[in-house]
Amino acid sequence: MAINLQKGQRENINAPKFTIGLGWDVNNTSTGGAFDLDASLFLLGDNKRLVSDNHFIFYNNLESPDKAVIHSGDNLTGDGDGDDEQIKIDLTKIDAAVKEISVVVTIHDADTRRQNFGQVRNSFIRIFNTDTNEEILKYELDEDFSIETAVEFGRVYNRNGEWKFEAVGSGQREGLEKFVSMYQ
Ligand SMILES: [Ca+2]
Ligand SMILES: [Ca+2]
Repeated sequence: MAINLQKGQRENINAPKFTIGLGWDVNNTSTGGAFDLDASLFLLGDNKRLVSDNHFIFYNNLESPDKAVIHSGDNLTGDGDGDDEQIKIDLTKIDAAVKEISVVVTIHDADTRRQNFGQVRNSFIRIFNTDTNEEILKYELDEDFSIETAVEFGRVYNRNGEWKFEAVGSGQREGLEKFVSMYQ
């Protein structure tokens, strides 16, 4: 049985190979045009900065240098139930310098398209065991983000050798560039 987390809650992951699944639906009637959400991961060291520029995983850089983190690629519509984008993580391969992984979802071209998370529904982040497909935890973002264009869904972090997940659910009126400069 998967554990359903509330905002701020933390839980052990207890699987060396796991997959992060992210899902969302877009209210197309209110937006008209194309609406593209993107999941990005920031692999951070003890200093809360990117271990290197190549440790920023997104649609144009789908794999970490150690191949421990692999992004499934860019989903352009969010159509359908289930995961819209997935990231596979293999802790047995991960660079020891990586202590935290921040999972951020942003709206592509939000400013030009005048879009925000108020037009997004059914957002969730879940973690399942890659080998067995067993769902370990899930966090449904039930908050109403009305003006935000970026949301940190969660973070995976190492404490004393143990990997945990925190349900963050923190929205910001920023684009992806702001996160990159913050973590560089
Ligand atoms: Ca996308
Ligand atoms: Ca969807």
